[in-house]
Amino acid sequence: HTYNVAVVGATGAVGQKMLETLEERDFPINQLKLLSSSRSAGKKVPFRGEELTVEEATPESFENVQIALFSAGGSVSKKFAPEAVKRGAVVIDNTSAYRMAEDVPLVVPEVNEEDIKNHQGIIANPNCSTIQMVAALKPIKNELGLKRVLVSTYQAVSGAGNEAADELRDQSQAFLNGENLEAEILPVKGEKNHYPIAFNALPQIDVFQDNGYTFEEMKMINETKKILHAQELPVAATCVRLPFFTSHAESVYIEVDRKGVTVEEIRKLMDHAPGIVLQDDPATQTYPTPLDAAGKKDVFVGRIRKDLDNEYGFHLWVVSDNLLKGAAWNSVQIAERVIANQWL
Ligand code: 11C
Repeated sequence: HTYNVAVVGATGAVGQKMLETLEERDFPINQLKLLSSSRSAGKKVPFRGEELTVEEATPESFENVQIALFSAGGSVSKKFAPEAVKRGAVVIDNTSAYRMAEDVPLVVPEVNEEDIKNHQGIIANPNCSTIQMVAALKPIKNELGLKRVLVSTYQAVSGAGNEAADELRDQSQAFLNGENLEAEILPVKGEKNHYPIAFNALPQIDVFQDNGYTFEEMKMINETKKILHAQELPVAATCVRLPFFTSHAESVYIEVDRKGVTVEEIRKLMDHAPGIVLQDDPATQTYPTPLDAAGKKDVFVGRIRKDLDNEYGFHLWVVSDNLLKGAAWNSVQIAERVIANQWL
């Protein structure tokens, strides 16, 4: 069986990876429609050896579409996802528009695939930095219990889109040429102040909320609780943008429930967990790095240590390609699970 698939936002950083992933997975496509806002309409994009033309999305674009992958910003999803659902499509939305809605499952297949079953047409893909963390936390929660989570992130510029990646490239060149750095995009496009990302670190990802946390930090907090079905779990996050292109890295501190847990036990859990690759051996300087994780679909975990002062505390270093497991691959994976389970 094959399906009519629409990709909304096909020319963006995530959309491009969605097309590559659909191609690589040999996704059962009958017809592929590339849709976008008017800005990108008319652009040509290669897919399976052909050139496809991006069309401006309208409600009617979704006639006869069975699976629609959205990654064109929250406002596009708000406008068109209901139109797609009305016409019988299952929407897998990679924006934050519907993630916290009660009737919308928020899914990382390795963690809560079963939640897909109850979808009402829209399935939300979590934020990239959330996905890789919960993938690592799930087996720990299952086997050892989780009492709290504290995370600090080291995030790639591609999370803020192609323009942010271009900005890092331009600023790096300017810096090495001894020229002034022009900042127009980061930390957040459209905000009043912009700061250089090249050779810098910016402790702001997305806009500030009234409580002093950024929206990215609140996404990590709220989405983690929803995906793990753990509303009572204390979670805190500090999200930082760093000057590299791909993959987010995270220093995650956890407290487990069970007494007497060893590092070896957590290593074993990571080693056997689906979608996780253990890279942890101080003796051989083995640990994941963003550059090495880029282009790969797994979540990599290393630097597992027992806290020196808290018998329940452990530290982990979690790295994954933010555009793949963090976005495009997780979305396509959801679509694959929808098909395999006949949850259309
Ligand atoms: C970043 N995590 O790195 C963001 C990008 O809610 O899907 C993903 C935004 C989202 O800037």
